[in-house]
Amino acid sequence: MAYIVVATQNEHKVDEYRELLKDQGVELRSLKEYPNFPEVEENGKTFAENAALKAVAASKYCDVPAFADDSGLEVEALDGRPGIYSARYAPTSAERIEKLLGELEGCENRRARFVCVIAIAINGEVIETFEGEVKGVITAIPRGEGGFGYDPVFQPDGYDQTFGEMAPELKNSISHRANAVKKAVEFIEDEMSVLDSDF
Ligand code: ITT
Repeated sequence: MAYIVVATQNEHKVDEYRELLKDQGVELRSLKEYPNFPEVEENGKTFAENAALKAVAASKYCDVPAFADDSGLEVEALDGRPGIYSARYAPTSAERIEKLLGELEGCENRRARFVCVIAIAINGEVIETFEGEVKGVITAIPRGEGGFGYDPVFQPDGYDQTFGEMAPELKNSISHRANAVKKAVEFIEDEMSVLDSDF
């Protein structure tokens, strides 16, 4: 079976990718199998640049095909912040949510989108990048214990629940990550036999 490393230190992302790729006939390896993989400095200016940095580093270090995502929340009233700085906006998820709700206090425009850019790399070269998004609003207060990060304050358009309240299967069918994966899978099915070769 073909295999690929998902280059993330975020266990929640690993869980979501396991679910998203379960029917794809690909064996997903996590960085747990490469405990000495060095931290990658995310000094890119875009989601795509940062995703590429992580995927390239892992494909070199692990010597197998790798992919990574860089993702985040863009809030309209904050001119797209926190964006690529979503993980660095505050030290913990709870503090990030508190800071976000503080910045949006009294603000009528609650529009936001989650963005996910996946980069696939082989032998230290980026093969392609894929962007997915999901649009919605930032709620007044956090709701739900599920998911991770900003999920309790993000309510996708067309739904009454936040990502934090949703069953994981539902989040995984409509999320920014799901939409980026769909594009990546289509690309691999159409263009690439390279992942089937023996690495
Ligand atoms: P890796 O770089 O190791 O993958 P990370 O968590 O630092 O792990 P990012 O740099 O891509 O990943 O930062 C993404 C941040 O954006 C993440 O920490 C969350 O705060 C937020 N985020 C991304 N996707 C999310 C999702 O599906 N639900 C909630 N928050 C999300």
